[in-house]
Amino acid sequence: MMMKGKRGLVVGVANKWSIAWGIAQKLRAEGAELAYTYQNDRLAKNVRELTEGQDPILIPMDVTSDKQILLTFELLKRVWGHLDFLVHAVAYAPRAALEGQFVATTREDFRIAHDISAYSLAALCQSALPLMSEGGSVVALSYLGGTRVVPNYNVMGVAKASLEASVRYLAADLGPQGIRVNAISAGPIKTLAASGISGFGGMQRHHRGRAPLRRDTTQEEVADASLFMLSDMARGITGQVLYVDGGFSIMGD
Ligand code: 0WE
Repeated sequence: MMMKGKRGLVVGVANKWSIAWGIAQKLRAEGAELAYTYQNDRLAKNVRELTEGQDPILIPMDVTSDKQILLTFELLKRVWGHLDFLVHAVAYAPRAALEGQFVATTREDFRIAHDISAYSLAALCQSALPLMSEGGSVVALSYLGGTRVVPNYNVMGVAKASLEASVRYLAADLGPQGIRVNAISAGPIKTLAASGISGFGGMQRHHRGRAPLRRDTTQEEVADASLFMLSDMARGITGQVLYVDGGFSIMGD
């Protein structure tokens, strides 16, 4: 029971394929108490059904809204008074920006991708800070496209670079309060976000063929690494990006 007595907020559950959902299940199995946010009414039903019978805290929160972020942490303060961890598993870029060349990215698509996929981490940490009075741990999800050029990942790669840099600056800021901030860089997993991408199947095949472990990265592998990062087992680790990709990123061919 690695997470017994710990309370955390999970941001980014859309359906059962969500990486955030995989992480949430592991956290619960280790005794954590969870609150979940959902982006909008359309996804509320999914999150309600997934968490049925767990009496979790469910909060509507679109990360582009300062107001909704404020209300989320006000509610957590009222109900729990305290927070131990935060899972950030949210990313978005307008579809048109994820095909063709990065050089064609519009100002608005760049802004949206960075607002949702990178700034939201700083915004959530900012609001979580007063609740993490006894220290805490934050995990964000990243991808190799943040450090290497992956065809079509485009502005999402630039936003993931910003997310990973944000992890380092946040780790430096919050370390003195005992709050750790890390990222997990996952291999390609078929989530709702990924299902909208043409050629995703081919990317997974490429990954399987090249990764030292010769298989797809799974939701469960990412969840186990996230659990580690959120637990006291990782108490000496902050500001890092941990690759959970079957070793794909070490290859030079
Ligand atoms: O971070 C991601 C997915 C992020 C994502 C996906 C979509 C699809 C639908 C963000 N925004 C949108 N917007 C949409 O309209 N991944 C790591 C998965 C992913 O996405 C890719 C990939 C991989 C891998 C996009 C292009 C190329 C590779």
